[in-house]
Amino acid sequence: MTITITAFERSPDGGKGLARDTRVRWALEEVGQPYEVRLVSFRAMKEPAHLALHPFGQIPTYEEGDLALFETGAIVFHIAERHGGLLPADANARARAVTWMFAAVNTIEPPILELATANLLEGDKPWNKERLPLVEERVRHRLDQLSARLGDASWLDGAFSAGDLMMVSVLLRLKSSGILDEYPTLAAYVARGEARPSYKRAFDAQLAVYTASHRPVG
Ligand code: GTB
Repeated sequence: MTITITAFERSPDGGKGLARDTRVRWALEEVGQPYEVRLVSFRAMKEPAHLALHPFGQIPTYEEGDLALFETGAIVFHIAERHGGLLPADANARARAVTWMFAAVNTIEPPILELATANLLEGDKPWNKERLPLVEERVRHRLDQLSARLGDASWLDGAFSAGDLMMVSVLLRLKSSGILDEYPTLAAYVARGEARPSYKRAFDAQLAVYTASHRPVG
């Protein structure tokens, strides 16, 4: 059955792979599933056809036959459940990998998003200068804890899993802030994720969309 995901027609991220279709592409590459991409404009995302797939009018979505999903955590979990390679066979190890997926989106991603919002959307607010260090400290607090847990291991719990895929995807958003470099073990962890051939294929695929959409006309 054909898998179709949606992605930004023109991603505002400059082709850096930060939009969330990249993590879905990565998961599909890890399990060797081909997929198609339907590009959507910001306007189309808020129209009924897309809202029927995604109640919040966002990307990515995932369609496979009768099934339509939104939320990258759920999409990556679905891919990992249906295909081998992203979740361990042992039931307890599998449950721990899923726990790391939730930790990525529920515990690590929120302060990182808060920081992105503070930098991108609130830079001109009079209170931003005072608030920014507080937001950064919340990120550092989580990174302190995460790097303590990772220690010198390659991945969070044994072999690479969907938990690592989600965690690396979430941490990638920090790269431009410089904060990740304060944590050499986490920076190396992210680099290990980026070095995976499947990540590179996912990254290149989203970059090709960005490049095509920014090619001068004529
Ligand atoms: N919780 C949802 C999930 O995980 O699937 C969040 C989905 C989401 O935030 N989608 C964003 C979106 O559709 C794109 S990824 N936004 C449009 C809208 O809400 O109208 C977030 C994103 C956007 C831009 C950058 N960037 O420019 O660097 C990075 C990440």
